[in-house]
Amino acid sequence: MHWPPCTLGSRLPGVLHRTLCSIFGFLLGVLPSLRVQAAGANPTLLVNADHRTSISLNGDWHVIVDPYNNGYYDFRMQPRADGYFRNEKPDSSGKLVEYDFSKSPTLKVPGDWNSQSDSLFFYEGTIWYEKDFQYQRKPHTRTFLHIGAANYDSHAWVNGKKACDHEGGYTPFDCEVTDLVHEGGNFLVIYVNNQRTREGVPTLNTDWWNYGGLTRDVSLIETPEVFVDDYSVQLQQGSSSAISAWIHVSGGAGGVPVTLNISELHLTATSSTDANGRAALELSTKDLVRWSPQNPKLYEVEILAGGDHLKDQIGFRTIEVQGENILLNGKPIFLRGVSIHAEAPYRGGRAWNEQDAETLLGWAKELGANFVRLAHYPHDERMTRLADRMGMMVWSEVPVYWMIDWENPKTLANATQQLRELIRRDRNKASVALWSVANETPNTAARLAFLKKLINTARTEDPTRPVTAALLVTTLPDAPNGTRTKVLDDPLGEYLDVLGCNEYIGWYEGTPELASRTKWQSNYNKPLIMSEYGGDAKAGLHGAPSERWTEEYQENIYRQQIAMLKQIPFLRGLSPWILMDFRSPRRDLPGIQDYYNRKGLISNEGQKKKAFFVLQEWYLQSAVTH
Ligand code: GCB
Repeated sequence: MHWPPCTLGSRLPGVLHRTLCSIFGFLLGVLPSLRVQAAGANPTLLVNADHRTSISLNGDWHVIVDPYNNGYYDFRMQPRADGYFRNEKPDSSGKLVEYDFSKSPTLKVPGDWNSQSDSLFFYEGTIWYEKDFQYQRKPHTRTFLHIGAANYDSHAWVNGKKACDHEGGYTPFDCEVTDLVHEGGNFLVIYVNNQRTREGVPTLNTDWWNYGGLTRDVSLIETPEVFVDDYSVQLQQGSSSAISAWIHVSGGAGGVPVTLNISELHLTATSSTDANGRAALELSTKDLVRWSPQNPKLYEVEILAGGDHLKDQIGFRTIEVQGENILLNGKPIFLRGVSIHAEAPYRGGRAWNEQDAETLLGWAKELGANFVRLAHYPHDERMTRLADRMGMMVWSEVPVYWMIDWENPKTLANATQQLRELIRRDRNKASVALWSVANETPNTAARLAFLKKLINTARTEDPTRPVTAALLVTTLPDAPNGTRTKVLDDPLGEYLDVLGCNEYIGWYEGTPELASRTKWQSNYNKPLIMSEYGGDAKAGLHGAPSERWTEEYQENIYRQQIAMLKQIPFLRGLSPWILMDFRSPRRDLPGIQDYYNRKGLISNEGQKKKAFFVLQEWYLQSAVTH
């Protein structure tokens, strides 16, 4: 029997589980959203945070599991006047005494809560985190609380005072806490809630696990009073030698000197900030070695401004679209890729560490890939850093997935913020080749209006990279000779630079052999990336190529697809679904899926399936010709 993936541990005995689920489901329906109630400081984002001096707050945090949001609302469902569970110890005056972080259990940070405790496996709700830390205040220094990701809605207090609020589960944010931290002992409380909502991004339904919690690094970052909070250092479009940069200095409006230095190239440029705290600089050299998958050359770039001294590792390359071609450094490139979820290999749960990144991108490399689609949301920054070093091109995506509340301005604002945060974090990564704004969204006027705005945001924030989205296609009725035609006709295509397309011939659509009589047409003179195709196989399950769930069936899909894909004249890349099996609450076939989407070329335990080798053979061959 299957239990619905409800918000309480479904490993409870059946009757108890169902009763709790229905009570809890009712309460969820009546709970007003904290998001509406809590308005706090708008968090900023420190670019290149991973190269700054920081004090790690990773480790064991005390937690209170709070399914009824008791720490936030009183019994009349009013926000508590006497404070939330924001204090390390209950108030000595007797307010809110029914909690005590110091006596509560702990969870590891970073880490989703679902994979750390059986009772939290299906949990969707609130957990309060608490951490004590020592701090030495330094003069002329600003202090930021850096949260790599908190899924989904989070609120932070330092020493009982509000630091910031953030919505969106996959992007980093920084709250300034300079005036909240003090000398000696301090404590930090973070509320994290991962309930899915209709107006959220993503919304109610996804095909991946809604891992909750502080899923990435948490640290304190110290900067000078006037410091560099954002910059772009990139090769000029169409050039092989000219680097254009702008640098933004926080607290540095008007006349702050800025220096940009690439010592390996003997290049230095100086300028000073304008009234908006921004300085533009140009550098040029004939000696520049451009970044590419074959030679992922990175240069150490130094930025000096207002007492701040930042270093970054940056690769220089151009990426453009010309007709049906994608040009890397001015030359057509074919993107031999694979899609990846941020699922941790072997141990399960949300991927976040260096080892996870090395395993996932290492497998992609072994497959012969020069490209990965990091689906369906921003992955840990370690992935794009490593992709930079390995020479792996990246499709980077925000979780505008399936259905979204297209007419809701708050939803648009939220998606826009997530996209901005992603671009801000990764715009100086040579590996990132494409911004993707949506996956399999319906063809409606409201969705078109929403996504046009998001595309504009992507272009404004970063005019240097093509914008894409994974679309669905129309299949025309069979021709008399049996040929079927699929047409890329989604009106969104007009606004994109590169078309993405997801298709599942052989899995959701007919048998694998159907691919052999399928032809492709496009209404647009643009490059196409087949951003998904594939089918499920349970690693180690063998049978006839016609038998679903076997490795042979999946292998057959790949063979048939490859033959079809080779015939598409405007195809410029692929990211089949998917590198590794990943957890999904929608996939509950016992003995086969067991809450895993099994379309991986590799199992979650690292076992390569037969299809891996079929794709590898093609990729390694075409690596020679491309
Ligand atoms: C899709 C979705 C992806 C799913 C996949 C599947 O089209 O984009 O998120 O996981 O299909 O396996 O059904």
